[in-house]
Amino acid sequence: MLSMEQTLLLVKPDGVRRNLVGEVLSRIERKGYVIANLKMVNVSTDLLGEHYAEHRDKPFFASLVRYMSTGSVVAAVIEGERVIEGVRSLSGSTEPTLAVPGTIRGDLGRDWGSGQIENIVHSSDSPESAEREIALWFPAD
Ligand code: IDP
Ligand code: MG
Repeated sequence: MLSMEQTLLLVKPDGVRRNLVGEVLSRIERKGYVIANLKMVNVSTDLLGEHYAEHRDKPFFASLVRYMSTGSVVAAVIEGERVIEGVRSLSGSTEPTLAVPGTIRGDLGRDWGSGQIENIVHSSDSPESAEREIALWFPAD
């Protein structure tokens, strides 16, 4: 049985600033996934706090929210069979210095020495996260 999924993809402020929106979306499309919804937003710290609720008690939380507030974010709903795993795989691991070449973070990201991990994209990590995050970023849909 087909189990079509949706996931939330964000191009973070560093990705937008570096003009990588097209590059990121192009990789998603070339993989065969469908962009089901798309917008550019200036995000409130309230929304970011909700989005990153699982990290609220981490030492990097304040810095993470600050980084995510440095500019516009592009939010997209991506659709396809096993797309949650697929977009995580395309994104690569969290630290861009170590992310495998061929992935978005591995090809396009690096460490900038700020202490904050800037890694171009976010993608949902489970069906539960995807449902929660899509409702948060696209509430009317
Ligand atoms: P993920 O984005 O690969 O799912 P998470 O562990 O969920 O990684 O962390 C969310 C985001 O928080 C990361 O993408 C990164 O921007 C930032 N982050 C994660 N760990 C650290 C850290 O140790 N220091 C600074 N920022 C971090
Ligand atoms: Mg995560």
